[in-house]
Amino acid sequence: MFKKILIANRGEIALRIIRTCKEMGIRTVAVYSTADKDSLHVRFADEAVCVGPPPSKDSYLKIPNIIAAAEITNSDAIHPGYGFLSENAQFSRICQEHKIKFIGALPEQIEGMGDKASAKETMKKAKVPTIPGSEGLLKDFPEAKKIAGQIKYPVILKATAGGGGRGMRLCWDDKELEEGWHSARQESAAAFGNDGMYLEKYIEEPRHIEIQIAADQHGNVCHLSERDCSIQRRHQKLVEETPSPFMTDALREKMGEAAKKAALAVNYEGVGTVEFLVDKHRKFYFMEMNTRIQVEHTITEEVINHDLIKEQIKIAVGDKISGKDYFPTMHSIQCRINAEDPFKGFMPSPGTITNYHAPGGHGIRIDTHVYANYVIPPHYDSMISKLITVAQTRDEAITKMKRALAEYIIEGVKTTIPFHVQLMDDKQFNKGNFTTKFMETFEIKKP
Ligand code: MV4
Repeated sequence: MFKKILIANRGEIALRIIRTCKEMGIRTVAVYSTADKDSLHVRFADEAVCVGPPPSKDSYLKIPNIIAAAEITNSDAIHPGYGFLSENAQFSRICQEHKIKFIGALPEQIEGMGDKASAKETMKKAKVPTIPGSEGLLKDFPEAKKIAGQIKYPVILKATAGGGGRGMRLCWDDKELEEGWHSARQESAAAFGNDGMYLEKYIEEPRHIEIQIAADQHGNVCHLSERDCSIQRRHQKLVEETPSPFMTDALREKMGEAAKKAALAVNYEGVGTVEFLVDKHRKFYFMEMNTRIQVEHTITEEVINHDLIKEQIKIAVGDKISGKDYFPTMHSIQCRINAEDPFKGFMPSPGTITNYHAPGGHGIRIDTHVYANYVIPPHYDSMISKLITVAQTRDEAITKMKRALAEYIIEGVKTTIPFHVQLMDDKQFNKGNFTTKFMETFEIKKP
């Protein structure tokens, strides 16, 4: 087993990883920017190393500083959490070269999944369902137009280096496609230094349903069922739940098998997520594969009763997994509590938390790094807490969430709590009747 793990992250996920390490008897090293010197991850780790000034690019993203911190503390492994360096192929490679185990994917796997057109071709070859469209990259506009004629409008142009909604264009006719072709290529060249584009049939009103998988170094792969992440705004997830209210036993079986095929096709090792779009006829299509632990891993943990960070660490040292799939019977929901004003277009609201009281009781979990008098720095993302409920049924999980939200006191900054209160009361949400378009029409009522 590892003796010491360096956590290359901050906030709630750094704390989350430290907690598991403590339970496993593994020593921990925190890294921090000067803006985070009073953070709980610094306080709760066995050792802490300052890696630079507040901007991420000068601290949490500065590879030489992170590697130096691992070397001087004699760490055997680095856990990158999510975001920051978690899907950076170069960082994974440099860890390898320094004989430090990167608790995440191999550089080749990150590169393979990071190029969306080639990831899609890999999945198509492995017989994982993909969305009809171009084969690999488009060579010019006439080719795009020809394929659009075959698959019929609406179509979507996607940047191969994009992801998370960047570098995409929805097109309803030849004219929009021509405009989109030029503007998306320009934008992608500037944003990613890569203007490769591919084309797909546009799936209208899809659901975003992802399958959690785990794969060990011995060829065993299992799936841990799904999470429904359709409640998003500008590609930022707000609420996640498992099981998906749209799921059926037959669909879960098929999507679970497809996700395992996807993992096997790239010789995947570790925990990962295969994202799918699911249309109204319950046809599903591969979208992306995430090679990191995700923010919403918590709800899966609640329903399968396993610690996924512990699974990641065990797989990284070469332990075997059982290889059996999980079909949970409990229901779990997560509300992301962000320091944002939901009445002002989710505008960020950094500053001091002047008063703090967390809800508790049966079936409630809170993952957070904040406390009374904590100062939320303006330099990082605005998520400050994850409120998670678990219960026997969806209705009970929603009831618990309403009760917990009503008990949650966070003063001094604006938060997304009032939005979640309204969502939990929404008739369509309660019916499980939502797609990725839900937030485009959801009206937040001013108090
Ligand atoms: C799509 C799509 C409809 N049809 N592809 C957005 C993020 C990126 N990973 C892929 N995305 C989409 N791809 C086809 N062929 C709709 C989206 C999409 C979306 C997907 C998941 C969750 C939220 C979304 C919000 C807008 C668009």
